[in-house]
Amino acid sequence: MVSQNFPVLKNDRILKAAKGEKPDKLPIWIMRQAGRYLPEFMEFRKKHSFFEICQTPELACEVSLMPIKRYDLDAAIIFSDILVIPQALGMTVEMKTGVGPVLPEPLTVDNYKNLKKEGAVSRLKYVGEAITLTRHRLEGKVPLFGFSGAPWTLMGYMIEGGGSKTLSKAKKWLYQHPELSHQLLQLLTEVIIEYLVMQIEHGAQIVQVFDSSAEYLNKHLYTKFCLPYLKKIATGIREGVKGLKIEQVPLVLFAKGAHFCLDEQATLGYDVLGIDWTMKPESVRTTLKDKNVSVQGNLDPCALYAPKEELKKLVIDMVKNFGTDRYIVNLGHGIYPDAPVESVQTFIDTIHSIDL
Ligand code: 1CP
Repeated sequence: MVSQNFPVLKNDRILKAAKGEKPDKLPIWIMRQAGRYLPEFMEFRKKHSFFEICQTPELACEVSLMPIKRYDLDAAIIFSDILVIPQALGMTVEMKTGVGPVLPEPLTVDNYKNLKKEGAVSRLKYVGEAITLTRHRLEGKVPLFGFSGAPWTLMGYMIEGGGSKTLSKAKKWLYQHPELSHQLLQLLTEVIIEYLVMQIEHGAQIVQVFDSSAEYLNKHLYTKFCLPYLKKIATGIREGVKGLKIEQVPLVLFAKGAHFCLDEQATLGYDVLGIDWTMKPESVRTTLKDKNVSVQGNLDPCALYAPKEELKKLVIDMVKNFGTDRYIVNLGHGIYPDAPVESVQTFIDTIHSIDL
């Protein structure tokens, strides 16, 4: 155990909302808050490559703190990317400006055996170190999120070699090579569990699993190839944390576009379900009634382009429709690079102006 004597936490709104307790104000954070819409991040990126930032704890820490310095957010998230796992498994990942991630030698049925699972999480130790440093530098101001991609989302990038409009190459595996797909998803599941437990051991106070590519599957495929692994991840993290004799942390699942199985998501062992921007808050609450989970979301990231008064109205309406119980405010997907920084301020101020 890495014992670190972290500063006392002063703002536990998110942790309370995740556990079903009542915070003093609605908590808010923003997916991809430490990224490209921030002018200070773009300045920083001129001096450092993407993976240099990820792999250098001092730099990752500095970027993680940027949105916290600028805004009154209720959580920080460690600066990293979901694709550090394929990288740690031995795949080349390049971050191309304006394009996104590129894996020049995608996974194939023939090169599958070259994946290096052994030692993968120890090759990600820099993430743990960045988390520990950031926990200290946050001085207890807000809790720190750790995160990982979900098995299916990682499988998608590994096989497609980058972003894709259809994920047809990865889906082809599901139909033509179901056994090998299960092997790959199981391998990723084991690495993700060990990776998230390592993040918690190093100081992450809440962790989120991003299944950003859930929307490419239907209920049948998601039930067969995703839900069992997501459940194993939640159970595996709890067991791993218990084994280390440290405190359990809330677990968040964001399965973007998986409307077809919101009720099943509530049975997997996560404390919070991320809701994407296409979902109707009232229907979400009806589906999740008595399921003992909190919800997170789901303002359309494009609502940040609206004029100030319109944005305020959209935010207030969203809160009315979700209700304030067991609720963490966020966008319904990551913030876009051209989101106006003033709109983020309006979003946060509007939420914090609401009396509970
Ligand atoms: O504050 C933060 O959230 C920053 C940390 C962070 C996170 C949580 C980054 C930095 N990436 C992620 C998660 C991530 N990465 C996801 C899940 C969330 C989501 O669905 O948006 C996904 C799908 C990725 C993959 C990825 N990395 C993309 C998407 C590509 C596509 O297919 O559309 C992109 C553009 C990246 C690069 C990236 N990651 C992070 C940043 C700041 C950037 C921009 C790269 C740069 O600075 O040049």
